[in-house]
Amino acid sequence: MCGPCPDGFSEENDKCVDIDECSEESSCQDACNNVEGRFVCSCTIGYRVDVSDQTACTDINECDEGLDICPQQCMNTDGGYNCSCFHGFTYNDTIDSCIADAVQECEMSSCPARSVCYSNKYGNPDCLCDKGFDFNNSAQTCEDIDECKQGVCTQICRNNNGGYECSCHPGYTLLADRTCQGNVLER
Ligand SMILES: [Ca+2]
Ligand SMILES: [Ca+2]
Repeated sequence: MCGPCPDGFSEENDKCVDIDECSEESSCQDACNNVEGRFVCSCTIGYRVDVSDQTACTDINECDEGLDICPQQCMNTDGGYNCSCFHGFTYNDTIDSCIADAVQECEMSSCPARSVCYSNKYGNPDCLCDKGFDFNNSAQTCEDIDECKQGVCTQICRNNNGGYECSCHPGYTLLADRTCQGNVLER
């Protein structure tokens, strides 16, 4: 004779059978996924399961977490985000780029490599470094930002020129929001 079934299982014909918590009204705000012995909630794109209660879906702030692909400015929205450009640029949504408005003075000014000339809000020609690069005042050049120093990845981070790459330790899978999720053991 065995003791009582562990949590998440019920006894049927002297066997412990997984309870499908998702077959009834689940506590998940969005999708419920039944797994052996328990259930996990998941959310539609743009939301993630709340870390505190594991059931509610909260909006991902793509702008704050750097998950957006905006060339310049990002504005968080519920379930997504919007891109916009600085003054002096116009957004081109077919190539997801901010194109500098034509300014005649820019042709005469010289901007460093990996930057673009544009007309700033005072109407003067100015240089703006490409995304992933920051202006170094003393060297007057655009230099790569080491995003890894800003803790953008949860596990492994590799900086590269103009960007960076996140990866996970063995046994983990990299999710779209750059977090690492422990692999579910197959039974
Ligand atoms: Ca959002
Ligand atoms: Ca970089």
